[in-house]
Amino acid sequence: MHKKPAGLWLVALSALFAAQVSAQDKPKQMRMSTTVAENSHYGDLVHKFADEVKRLTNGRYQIQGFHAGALGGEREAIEAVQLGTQELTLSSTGPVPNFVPEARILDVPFLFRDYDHARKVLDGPIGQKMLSQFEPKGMKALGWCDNGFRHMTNSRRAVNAPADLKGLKMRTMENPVHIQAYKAFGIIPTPMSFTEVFTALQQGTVDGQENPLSIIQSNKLDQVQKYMSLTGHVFSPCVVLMSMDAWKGLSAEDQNAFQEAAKAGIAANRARVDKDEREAVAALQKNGMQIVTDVDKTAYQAALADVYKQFAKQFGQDKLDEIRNVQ
Ligand code: EAX
Repeated sequence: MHKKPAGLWLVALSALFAAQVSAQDKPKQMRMSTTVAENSHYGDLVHKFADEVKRLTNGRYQIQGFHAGALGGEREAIEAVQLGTQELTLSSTGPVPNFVPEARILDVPFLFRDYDHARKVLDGPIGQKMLSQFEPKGMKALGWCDNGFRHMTNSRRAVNAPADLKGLKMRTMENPVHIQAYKAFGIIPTPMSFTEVFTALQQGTVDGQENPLSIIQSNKLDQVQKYMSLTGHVFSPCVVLMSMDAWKGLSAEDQNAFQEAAKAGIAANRARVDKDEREAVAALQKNGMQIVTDVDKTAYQAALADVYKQFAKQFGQDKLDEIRNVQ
């Protein structure tokens, strides 16, 4: 048999070794999607999370952020994470009840007093137990974050009292609790993915929508909405979700790294929400939005009296009180 010169074997072996080293050195890419503009409280979470994952895993993993619905709406993203065709997403609890019904209680209007109360509930035993309920559904929930307190906007008229909402065609999230509640205001609810909202408002398909200041400002909804009332009628959590397959593919050390990175991302998200809460109203007024700032929230709560009775039956008054009583 014709012998290959030793040098050739050496070249082949070193090429194989180099290929293995480079394969080991090449970071594993993971995709993380949101439906919100990159310069936002969601984008800040994704950026911080990505930086921390790279730092804490020594570059073994790289998070690619896909913002503003580039990979579709929140419901589709959660389905993709559940199937494992996408590794991560950052979603509001809007579509979550379709996957984890136990989380529906978080969407009850006027359940949370303020940001401090909401964060205490979500970071405490009630919220942490709820995170574990994503796991049987094929997802690892890395933590709760803030979407924010939601306010009503529309293009038709100022809303000074609940009665002014009557007859408005309002886009809602695909969330059964919101739809049930908003009907009590006399709103005509039109559920749709957030990715369709700007166009629907621009074309007048719907008169209005409701979202936190951070969303309204970062997605420039003031360009298609003239009126806003600071109703703060719902606190909208968001949640960092990872496919269980991707999670189980991590070493214990890297799982800790991802958990720490999520914590850092959530801190960045909440810092941006606090900033937006301080600054967005003045900025939106400067852009021409007419904003009712002095809102009688008790009037909106009174308008929901009947639907609260339904919620007490659905969720248990004790469960609602347990959340309300967290100090
Ligand atoms: O998660 O659908 C919504 O209104 C959400 O607040 C938005 O997608 C951010």
